[in-house]
Amino acid sequence: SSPGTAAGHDEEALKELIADELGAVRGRSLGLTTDVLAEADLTAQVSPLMSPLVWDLAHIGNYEELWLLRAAAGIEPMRPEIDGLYDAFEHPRAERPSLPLLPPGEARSYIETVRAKVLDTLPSVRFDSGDPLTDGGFVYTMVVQHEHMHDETMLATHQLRKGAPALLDPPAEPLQIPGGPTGAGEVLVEAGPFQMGTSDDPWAYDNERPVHLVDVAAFYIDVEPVTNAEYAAFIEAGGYDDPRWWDPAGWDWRNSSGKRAPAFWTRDGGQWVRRRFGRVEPVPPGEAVQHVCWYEADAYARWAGKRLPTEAEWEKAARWDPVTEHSRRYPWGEVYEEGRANLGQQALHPSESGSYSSGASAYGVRRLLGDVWEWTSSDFHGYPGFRSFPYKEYSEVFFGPEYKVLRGGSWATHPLAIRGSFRNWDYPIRRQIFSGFRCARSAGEGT
Ligand code: AVJ
Ligand code: FE
Repeated sequence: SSPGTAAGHDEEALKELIADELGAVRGRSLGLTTDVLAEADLTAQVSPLMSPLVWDLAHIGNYEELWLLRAAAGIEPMRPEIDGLYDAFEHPRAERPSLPLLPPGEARSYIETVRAKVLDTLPSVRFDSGDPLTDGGFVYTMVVQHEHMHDETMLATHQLRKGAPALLDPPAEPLQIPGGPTGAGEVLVEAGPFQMGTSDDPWAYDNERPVHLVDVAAFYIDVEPVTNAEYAAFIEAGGYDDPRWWDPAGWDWRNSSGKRAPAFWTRDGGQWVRRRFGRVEPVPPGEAVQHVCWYEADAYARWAGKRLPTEAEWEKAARWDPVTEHSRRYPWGEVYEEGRANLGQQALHPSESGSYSSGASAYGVRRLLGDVWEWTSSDFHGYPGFRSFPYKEYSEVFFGPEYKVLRGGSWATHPLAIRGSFRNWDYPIRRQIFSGFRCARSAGEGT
């Protein structure tokens, strides 16, 4: 299935795609919960940063009930008494384990009942009634993406879990193309306007809209994300001990947290090792560094004589085709193609520099989609002309200086839940997410 072609499908084909993708994402969700973990592991909270997995599971179904049964199909609430439990705004993650949550078996039968009704009502919900919620199938694409986003969140919970590993690396990773030293360095993106955001992508969230021209000064951007080896060099050069490299709030974070390396890294006999989904292994030097917070990314960039790209710079490097003067949906073109990016949980880790060169953008920038979410220097705000849709709590309530924007998705992000215009956001101290970065610098400055 190809999201890039969804807009051209007639309604029946789109409904078929939606039904298939609802089935596929449910398989993914069960593969992260009831298929692989016992009851106690589903109800436990592994970190105050995360929900018990059984909360995510029932929340997925409750969100689907709210949007696809009540809002789209006009069906009466099935279990209105549980809505409050699964409202992310009523209960912060830290307090979710103390709620009277549905136990795993009940959660599973609840989400299965919701799903059966969704598939029953899908044929009769019109995608051309003039209601923006359902026109073009919008609310269905929103729900498919929502479940995939929670699956990525559940992967972060798995990564934080202690105890016996529940997730296994796939025996062969056909899309994991071996990398190698590239000496790829950086490329120049010339000054000039580009189309940021979108007004016509049927899968786009409100915060990606509307399309608008942004004039960007000339800049250089790294061809590849920063690797583990490069990040280790920053550590070994005393990067964590020199306040010159750190944002003042980052230096406070460094002092109060005691952190001196990416999350999950430790020293073992003179080398860096990392814990990944319950196993300890040497840190692979060529892979993109992950589990760093914004403050660490910002400090590394300053140490390297560079800076983080702005959100606009990142998107121009990823989407703008200076020949056709048009922004692409993906770095390589309009249509998603497997093998051009490390997405979709095919591997349980980022790829190495040199991989996925077929996914390069018009400027030759690689691995913009997949591998690691990339921190940008930008705060999360609405674009000029932003209008909240279909609910303020998706993005509008997060606008402001507390959140930094991340771009590009990670190895854990599903292809349907990422595109060049997609925007993610988090606090600058967060690093349990699959976050890394690449560096940039203004043309005519720096080294
Ligand atoms: C877009 C990833 C920041 O997971 O917090 C999930 C997505 N919104 N449920 C999140 C989301 C509602 C959101 N992020
Ligand atoms: Fe949610």
